[in-house]
Formats: sequence, structure tokens, C-alpha cells
Amino acid sequence: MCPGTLNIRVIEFGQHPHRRYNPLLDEWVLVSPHRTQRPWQGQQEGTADERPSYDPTCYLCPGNTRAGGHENPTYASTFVFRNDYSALLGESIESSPIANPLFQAQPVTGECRVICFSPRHDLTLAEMSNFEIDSVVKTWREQYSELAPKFDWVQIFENKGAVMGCSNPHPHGQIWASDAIPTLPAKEAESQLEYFARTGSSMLQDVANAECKSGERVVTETDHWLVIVPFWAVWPFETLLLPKQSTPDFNSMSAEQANDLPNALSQLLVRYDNLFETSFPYSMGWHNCPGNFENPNAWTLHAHFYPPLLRSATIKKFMVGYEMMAEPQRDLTPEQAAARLREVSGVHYKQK
Ligand code: H2U
Ligand code: ZN
Repeated sequence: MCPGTLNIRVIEFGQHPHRRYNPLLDEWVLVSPHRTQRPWQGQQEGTADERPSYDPTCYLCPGNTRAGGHENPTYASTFVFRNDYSALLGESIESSPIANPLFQAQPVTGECRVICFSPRHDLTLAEMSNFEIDSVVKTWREQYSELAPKFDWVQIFENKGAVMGCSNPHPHGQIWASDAIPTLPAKEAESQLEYFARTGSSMLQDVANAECKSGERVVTETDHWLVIVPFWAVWPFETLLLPKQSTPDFNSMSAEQANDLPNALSQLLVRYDNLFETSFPYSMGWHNCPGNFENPNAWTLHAHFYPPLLRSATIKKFMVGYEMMAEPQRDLTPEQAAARLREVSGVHYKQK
């Protein structure tokens, strides 16, 4: 190299360690693509997944008695009940005076519910028909309509798979509605408001437009929905489901968007299962616009999917060490993850 020549190299995403910015949470993630080849001799998760369509010992199957003593009806589609062990309660209590600002506490009230997605103990959303998934979407929307006027935050979510701490394999999700906006949605609110104030458009609408155009992080798209591995994804096969045309929440969603949603969910979840030919574990959740939000146009309805699996049905990503002490880190790039998910079949492996 001649003296005085600058040795400038730009980041190659698939090769160089780099950090990426998450504008929703105002956080950074370390990407280390050169590390994907390292050996693994640690924990292996189990994959067995044979279940009967009805389990007499399951707390969630139709007609069975739950842990709290209540009897489930012989439901035929979805079934919602108040969580027998709710993390949030309805009783409102007074705030105690703050003696020391280093030790603050505040009261919180709310309501927790459980949604059974199907009477069938052996199904998962990934294996349900679009018609069956539509019942789940309708239930989510009804629950949101009922709870959103009463609570500032309605968190609809699903923990799937024992590896995610799911307590029961019967297909189900949960709702935790609270009068306080929890930490992560509060950050998203602040970021989206700030972005709208600065640019005059919704952050996730701009993300959807850019991702549709480039296509490199798109997993699948339908007429009205887009599934991407976000540029700033932390989990190996993390995805973001968002409408192509921004809408703040389930109530404001168009009929076309609602009708098309089961299709988008199915396409993503079938691909997840096909990736390692296993019932793919994840935590997913909907982020609807909070109640009394000062600018609903700034907020885009979206769902996050955080699956822990990394390299096979038995090898998961651990968020430990550097992740706990410094910041999240990933090996596989989001572009590589999206390509892997795009390449797998859209037909569920069990149907082949
Ligand atoms: P998971 O989504 O993590 O599996 O949690 C299931 C919820 O179902 C859990 O919050 C509730 C638990 O309190 N549950 C009942 O309300 N009644 C029961 O009989 C079993 C589980
Ligand atoms: Zn069951």
C-alpha cells in the first residue's frame, strides 16, 4: 500500500462483525456472522411431539376440569376464560408515598385471560387451516375491542413449546391487560411518536415500504401483510409481521386486512415448522396502539415472533453472557435467516 493511501473498507453484512440499530426500542445488536461455524456440545432440546387429539389430563381440553376447579365447556372452536392464576388483578389500591426515589413502586391493575385456539389438543396454529386460524384472529380482535376501552395496554401473546416455558401443549395464548403501559411498548410508543414528529410518517410504514422494495429480508408476503426478519433482529429467526398499509390497531384494521391475516400467519408458521421439521417454538405477541395514544397515526399494528431455535430442532440460542452483560448478539445475519425461511416449502411437512 502506498504511504498516505487510506485503507477504507465498508461493512459486508455476511462477513464483518458489526452493530445494528433497532429504532423501535432504541437499542443496538451485535452481529457476528463469522461465528456460525463454531462447535456445539451444550444442551440439546427434545423434539418429541406426538399428542392425542384429546387428553383427559389436559387442563385446557373441552369438558375437562381446570387446575382451579372450573370446568371447561365442550367448546368447538376457540374458548376464552379468565386466568385462574392471573398476574394482574382488578382490585385498585392506593399508591404509597415514595420515601426514597431509588426504591419506587406503583400500583397496577389489570386482567389476565387464556385463549384456547382449538378444541384439538394435538394441533398448533401452524397446522390449522386458514378457516380455523380465522377464528383465532376473530377472537383476538373481539378481546381487544372489549378490553382496549378499559385498559391502556392489552397484551395478546402466545408462548409455544416447552422450551419457551409454555406450561401446556394444548394450543393456547394469553391476554394480559393493564392500566400501565409496560416497558417495551412504552419504548416503542416513544420511538414511533418521535419518528412521526420528525418525518411526518409512520416508522413501520416506512420500514414496510423499504423492505417490500428490497425484498432481501422478506420471508413471505400476502396481499395485505408482510413478514420480515427485521434488520435489527436479535433472535436467529425473529420475524415482524406488519400490514403493508399502516393501521394502528385491530379495531382500525380494514376488512381486507382482517380476512388476509390468517393466510399471512399460516404462511409464516408453516415455514417455521418446516425449517427444522419440528413444531417450532416461539413467543409471539401483538402490539396494538395503546389506549389514549396522542397520535394513533404514528403507531403501526404489528406482531413480533421470537423463536429461540438456532441451528436445528435441538440447538437453541441462549441469551446469556455478553447478551446479559452488554447487548444482544447474533451470528446468522437477518438476511441469511430470511433467505432460509423463504427457501423452505409453504406446505407443512406433516402434510407431505
Ligand atoms: P402458558 O401460555 O405459559 O402455557 O400459560 C398458560 C396459562 O394458563 C398460565 O398463565 C393458566 C396459567 O395460569 N392456567 C389456568 O388459568 N388454569 C389452568 O387450569 C391451567 C393453566
Ligand atoms: Zn388439551
